[in-house]
Parts: sequence; structure tokens; C-alpha cells
Amino acid sequence: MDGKGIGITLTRHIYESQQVHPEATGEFSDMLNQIAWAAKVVSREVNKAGLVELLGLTGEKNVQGEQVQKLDRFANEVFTSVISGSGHFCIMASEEMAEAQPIEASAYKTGRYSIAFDPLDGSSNIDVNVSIGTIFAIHRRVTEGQAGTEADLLQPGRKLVAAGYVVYGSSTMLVMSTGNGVHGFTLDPSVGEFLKSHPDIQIPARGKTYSVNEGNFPYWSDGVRRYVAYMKQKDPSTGRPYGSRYIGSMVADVHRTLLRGGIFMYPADSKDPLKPHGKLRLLYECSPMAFLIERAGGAASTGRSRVLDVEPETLHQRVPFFAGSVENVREAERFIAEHDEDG
Ligand code: P6P
Repeated sequence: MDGKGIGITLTRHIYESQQVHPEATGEFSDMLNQIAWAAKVVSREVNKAGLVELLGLTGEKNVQGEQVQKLDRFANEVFTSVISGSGHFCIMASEEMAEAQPIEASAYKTGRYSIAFDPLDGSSNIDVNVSIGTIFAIHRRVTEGQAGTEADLLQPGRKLVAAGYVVYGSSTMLVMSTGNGVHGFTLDPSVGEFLKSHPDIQIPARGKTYSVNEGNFPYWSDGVRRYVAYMKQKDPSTGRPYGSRYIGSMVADVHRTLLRGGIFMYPADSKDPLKPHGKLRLLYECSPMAFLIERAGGAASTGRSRVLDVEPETLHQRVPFFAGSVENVREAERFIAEHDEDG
């Protein structure tokens, strides 16, 4: 809390960090505030959805089905509207849209950034009242011209200028980084402000929690199976067996891992020949989460290489994802290197 005991708002935090970078125009601040505004609007609807769900005891299935589907569409409409109207972006890509959407420069403004986002990740969990989230990744544009192109989006995560997520859970929290530290802001709905509640988040070097869908065990590589079996062995000297936590909503699982340490994984699996690299998408799930986790002192790997060094080829490409405490991620990489064929 600052001197007045009323908390530091996201706006003030961005303004203060902008003072450290004189070259940063107010543009960055306004861009992040626009995203926060969209998150507040989505948060309000997500919570209502929860309310409708409770009222949904009338058994009006279609309302709930429409509600979840509506929420996916609603969240995408809110973010695409705010983003395209902000003047800051030249192109955007959404998990909900097959193609990227170029944003034409207006008479007064040409967007200097591109953004990839998942407007409502894990939305299938709404009807069981599990936390869901929004994830966003922002790059500086690399092309010239009226509107951006896919090249402005298909950049490696190490070039990100900002990334973050919103977790719509017991409270709504925005966690973001512009490169200097990772900070968490909790929404105070009574005043409609995100207040800094988790300054400078640091992930522990090692954690004793692993987070993965073990139902995929038969489809994993030998190295991944051995690694998960290793964490479940009894060895008090190394604190094993580790605890298992899996929510099935990436934002919630990553958020817990960021705060408590350990490892979250979505390995490649042979379950679906169309998804040989696992389920999570690079551009708007793995890259932004990897950016945050590395800036909080952790590591994020495809199992063989740094997620932030992956050169994207297509908008919705998927990568295997092992992220969290450095020591845990390096351990996973050792099992894969030792037991899986190269490749
Ligand atoms: P599985 C949600 O549908 C999601 O995209 C991520 O949020 C989550 O981590 C993953 O899928 C869960 O997938 O196969 O374990 O149900």
C-alpha cells in the first residue's frame, strides 16, 4: 500500500515504470490500460455467467450452452473491439479467429505493435465454475505500411515487449510484465480498479508440485513417462513424491506454478495425429507464459529448447510446454535428452 493506504493502481504502476523509460511514450501505458479495460468488461460477464449457472438450476440447458459459447464470442468481441479501436496495433491474432486481422492505420495513428491473444482460455470450464483466463502477447511491429502483416505476429517470444494474463477466479487478477519484473494486480470491483497486490513475483528455484494431465500417460514419450514416474517415487531425501495439482485451465495452472513453484507441463503426445506437439498454442499461450515465467526467474522449455527461441511458422502452431521452477524444468529436459530419440 502506498502512503495513503489506498493501494497502487495499474495505471499508476504503468505511469511510474514509464518514468524509468523516458523513451516510452504514453502509448505503452494507454495500450496496457486498454487491455485492462477489456479485462474488466469480460470479468463482469464471466461472473454473471457464474450467476446464470447458479440460476441455471432451472435446467435451461441452451441458456448455459449459449452462455459459454456467448462468452467465448463475447470475450473475443470485447478484445478485438478495444484492440482495433486503440490505435496502437497494426494487426491482431486471436485463438477464436482462423486468420489474423490487419488493423488499418487511421488518419491520426499507425499502430506500432502487434498482439496475439486467447480471449477466454479454458472456457469449457465455466459450466463447472473453474477459473478461466485471457492471455495476451505484444510485439513491436517489424513491417512498414498502412496495416500490419503476419510477419509482425510470427516473431520469437524473446522479442516480446509485453505479455500477461487475466485469471477470472475467486478474484480477477491481471499478471503482466513489460520486461522489468512480473507484477500482479487484483481487481477491486467496488471501484473498478486493478490494484497492485503481487509486486515483483519471483518463482522459487525448485518446487514440489507437478501439474499435468496424467490421463495422457500412455501417449507420452519414454522420457516424459520416466520423468513423471520419477516425481511419484518415494524418496524423502529429495522431497518425493511430489504433490500433483491439475486444474485443466492453463491460466490457473500457470498462475499457481508462478506463485508456488514446481512445473506445469503439456507434453507432446501421440493421442491425436493432428496434434503431435501437444495441445497448447505457441503464439498466444506458450510464448506469453514463457515470457512471464522467465522474467519471474523461472524457465520454459519445449522439452528440448527454450520456448522463447522458437521461430513461429504459423499463427496457431502448437509446441510441447514444460514451464516453472528452473530446477524442475531442467530435470524434465534431462529425462527427455536421456531417453527420447533426438528430434
Ligand atoms: P486437457 C483448456 O481447454 C486448454 O486449452 C488449456 O487451458 C488447458 O491447459 C488445456 O486445454 C487442458 O487440456 O487435454 O488436459 O483437458
